[in-house]
Amino acid sequence: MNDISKCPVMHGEARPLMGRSNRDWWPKALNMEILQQSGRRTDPVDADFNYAKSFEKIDYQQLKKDIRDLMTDSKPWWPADYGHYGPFFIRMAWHAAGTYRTADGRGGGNSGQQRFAPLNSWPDNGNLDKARRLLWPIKQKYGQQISWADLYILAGNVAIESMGGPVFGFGGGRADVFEPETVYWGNEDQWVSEGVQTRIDPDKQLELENPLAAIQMGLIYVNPEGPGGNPDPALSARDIRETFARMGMNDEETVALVAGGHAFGKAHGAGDAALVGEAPEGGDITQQGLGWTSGFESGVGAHAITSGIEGSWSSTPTQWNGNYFRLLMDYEYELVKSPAGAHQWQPINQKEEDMAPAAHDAGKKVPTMMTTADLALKTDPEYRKISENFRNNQAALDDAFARAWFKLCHRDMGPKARYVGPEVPAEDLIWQDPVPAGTALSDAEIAEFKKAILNSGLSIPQLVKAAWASASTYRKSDHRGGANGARVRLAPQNGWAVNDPEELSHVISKLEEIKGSANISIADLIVLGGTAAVEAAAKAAGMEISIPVTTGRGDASAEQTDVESFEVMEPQADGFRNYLKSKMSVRTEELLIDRADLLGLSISEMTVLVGGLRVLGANSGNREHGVFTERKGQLTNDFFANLLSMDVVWSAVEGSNDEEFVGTDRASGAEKWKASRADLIFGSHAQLRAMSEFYAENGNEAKFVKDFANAWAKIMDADRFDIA
Ligand code: HEB
Repeated sequence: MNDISKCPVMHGEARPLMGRSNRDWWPKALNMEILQQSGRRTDPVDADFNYAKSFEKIDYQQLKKDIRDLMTDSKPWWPADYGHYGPFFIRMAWHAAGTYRTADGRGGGNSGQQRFAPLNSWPDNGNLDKARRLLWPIKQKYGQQISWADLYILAGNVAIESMGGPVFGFGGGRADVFEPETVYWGNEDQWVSEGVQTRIDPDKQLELENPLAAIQMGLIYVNPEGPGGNPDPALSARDIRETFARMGMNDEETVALVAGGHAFGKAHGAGDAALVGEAPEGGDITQQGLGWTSGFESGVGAHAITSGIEGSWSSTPTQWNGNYFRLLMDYEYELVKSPAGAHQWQPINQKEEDMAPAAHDAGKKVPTMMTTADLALKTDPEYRKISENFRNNQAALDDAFARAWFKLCHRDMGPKARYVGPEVPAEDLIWQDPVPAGTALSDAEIAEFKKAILNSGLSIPQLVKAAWASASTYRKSDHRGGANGARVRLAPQNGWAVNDPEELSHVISKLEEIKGSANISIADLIVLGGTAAVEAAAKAAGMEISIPVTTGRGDASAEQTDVESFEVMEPQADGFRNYLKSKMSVRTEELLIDRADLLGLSISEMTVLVGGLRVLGANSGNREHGVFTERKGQLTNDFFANLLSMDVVWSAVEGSNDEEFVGTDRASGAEKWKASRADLIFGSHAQLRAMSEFYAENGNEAKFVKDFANAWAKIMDADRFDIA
């Protein structure tokens, strides 16, 4: 159960797909929606601008030098701790990347979202507005050659390097967007700082809802003070394990990341947190987009308040070495309170040489500290084994941290083909879902294979279904999935109920026969088959069309496929195939919208695809629902025409939980059609009804076929970054 909600059954009210919006949180913030109506663009960048190409022209070494120089150029408006902004930039990069979650691939650092609400104002992102602002002169200097998204991550990398830490590489290519993305971050109406309930609580039978990966609203992962503020390291370990797993991190990666990160920098809790002002989104106009202005003494430097915890983890907070683990493992700790009143842990009888310099007074020594979450790495038995190894084996820590950091920062970018720049590592990594290169076919070969497939005895629905099953795993959130690699023929995808495994395996073995010893991938054959079937279905409806296909896909092997990481991608619902595993706490029609969004579709593209796939017979389990046609297998607009007919009356099937409906003839009462919510919504929702009307109108039959073909081709090629 790994989709929108772990909870298959509805308890009371359905929860809204996207939870609370920015307007709910900050009602007074200027609402820009009015200018985003009617498809008006929010993005000032030219449509033909290619960010990746632009990035390739950058003077990369000079850029890195500029970032390095900036790190030790302390500004009086936000003085650098220890004279070095490096740790601050690492936290910024980690919080940019760390919102990523595997279940829907959303979040992460790949589009520069940290500059928009809600992330710019999450309590856990406190004072990172200053880190981003410090980088503005560099962003301005390089302009469109570097995106904010890339700059956040690169600044983190350069910071690690500049303090002697190990780095595995850097791939650029994260293009910025210019508006806040709509992402489900949770349903609570209070922030973590307002005492909202923690999301994992066995006593209350609370489990972390999918796709969420944080333990409270407004946190990147866990509460540093322990679950709900309870300073219990063992319980903190439970929360860390669950939330980091939601990002695809195992125990070793988790320990390496937390410890590696906290080798650097300090926490800020110099005084009373009540003196800290509004977050940026609710901030005063004179603050110019900055927030958290503090009235505690100078408000900056030695007086800064962020998390409320105070102190550094290591005695050498701007140098990479083994001091974090040495201090963690070799000292006993006692629970104390920071000047801001936060729970934290202090080494008992700390030797003076193990203390840290004060951040703004190098001559003064102060005790180091650990958070409850850090102590989890020592308390939890599994984490402890790993920590002991890292304590005694610096080379193991170096390698594990470098790799885990690289994964953290690149996981949301999709295939390696999307990385650009001189520091892209040569090594292939399993979480990149590697696919071997394929060979593009000539037009003559394409025509021949299409003919062979259509003559193979495979039906139009079978071919359409296999191609959809293969290509529609793509999600634009983290650019994973898609037809390239033909992973649909491998575990776990070949066993997913939505894919009708038996039928699918029949199609694939036929395609393998057709392939014989020819130099063509099964991945290409699956797409060719589906596309040939759509063309044949259009022809049967009296319309000659030719859908462009881009060949050259490769076939991934089982060894190149991390089964566990693909399991989370199993659709719990797919409105395009009229599939619903079991009723969810989000309405079925919202799950359709969610999938359409992950596929990068517009409303009209979603509409033509649903209408077309129904009449082609593409339903999972070959259900009859929504197949509003007497001529299944022909690409007609019958779905829309019949749905909109006033001759049919709809009613819910008893016991179906409002998931199944019958349409009966208004005059005779005879049963005519069956439907799901994902069908009827196209007649009941005013905007979708307007789309349905458009495609049902006389004169738009060819327009429907053309739009379907374009949307189909878009899905088939959605993951072709290898040729872009
Ligand atoms: Fe961290 C800082 C918590 C993970 C890196 N952190 C920090 C703080 C806190 C934390 C509370 C303080 C803030 C202020 O300023 O006040 N973390 C935490 C937690 C976790 C973490 C709870 C989970 C477990 N980190 C992490 C990671 C990383 C990091 C993973 C990377 C890799 N951090 C960091 C840094 C810092 C921090 C670098 C420092 C910053 C400065 O200095 O500014």
